[in-house]
Amino acid sequence: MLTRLYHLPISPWSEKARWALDHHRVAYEAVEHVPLVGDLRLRWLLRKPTGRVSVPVLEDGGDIYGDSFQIARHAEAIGAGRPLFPAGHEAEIAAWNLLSEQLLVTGRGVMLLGQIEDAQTALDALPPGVPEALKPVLAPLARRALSAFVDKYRMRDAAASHRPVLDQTMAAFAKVLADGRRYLVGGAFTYADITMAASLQGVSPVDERYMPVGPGGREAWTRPELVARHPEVLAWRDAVYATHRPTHGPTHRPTHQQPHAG
Ligand SMILES: N[C@@H](CCC(=O)N[C@@H](CS)C(=O)NCC(=O)O)C(=O)O
Repeated sequence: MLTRLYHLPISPWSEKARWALDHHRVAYEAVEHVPLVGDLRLRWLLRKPTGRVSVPVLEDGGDIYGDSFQIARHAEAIGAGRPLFPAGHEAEIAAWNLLSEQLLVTGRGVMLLGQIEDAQTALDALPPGVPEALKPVLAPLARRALSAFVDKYRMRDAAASHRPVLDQTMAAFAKVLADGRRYLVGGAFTYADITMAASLQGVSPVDERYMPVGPGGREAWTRPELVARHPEVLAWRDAVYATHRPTHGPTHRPTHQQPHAG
């Protein structure tokens, strides 16, 4: 039976889905999505001609799962290994997923709105395979593409609140971890740990053994003031990765790249 994950290697949302699938030892073919260019295929898969489409998307034997949380639930239903959603803790884990979404959305807003005018960031965001020599002439197009991505996720709508909400969310999370806990829910590793660990990618990228860093590299993806303020949060994240994210999982199989325009 065909199991295929459409994902963006650099995206923490995709990382949540990969991690849950790998944890449950679900074998899948990984197909790399290219932002904007790949939307048409996602529309087809999701049967969604209008509105926003995004990855990760899992196709499993004809069924489609269009959200990281749904994919994790499905991985649990079909896979092996210890549960990520232990009985009785589902609501608590869903709440952590919401908090993770808040961290990710505000982190992405701070990063991309801060860089939208930066020519190099736009060039870095061009699809893989664009010849170096062509990049300078494609700069205006690249800037427009970055701007279209910012519009797609309506990042400008909440421009003023990204920064304070990101800071408050990090501070609240640090408070929870202040008791020295290793796991967020029920004293064992769950999807709450996955979702929160992945959501720190836009504060300080995890070691590249686990996932690649996106356009602009570590500097663009790091919020130095938050790293300085909350080192214990990142130490918690690194420990969760070191213990529960083997680097030789199924995601390390070759990834299929989608052909892109040009
Ligand atoms: N609720 C979704 C959100 C996914 C999401 O926002 N994905 C974005 C993160 S930037 C993405 O990968 N976008 C790629 C694109 O829009 O082309 C989930 O958790 O699966």
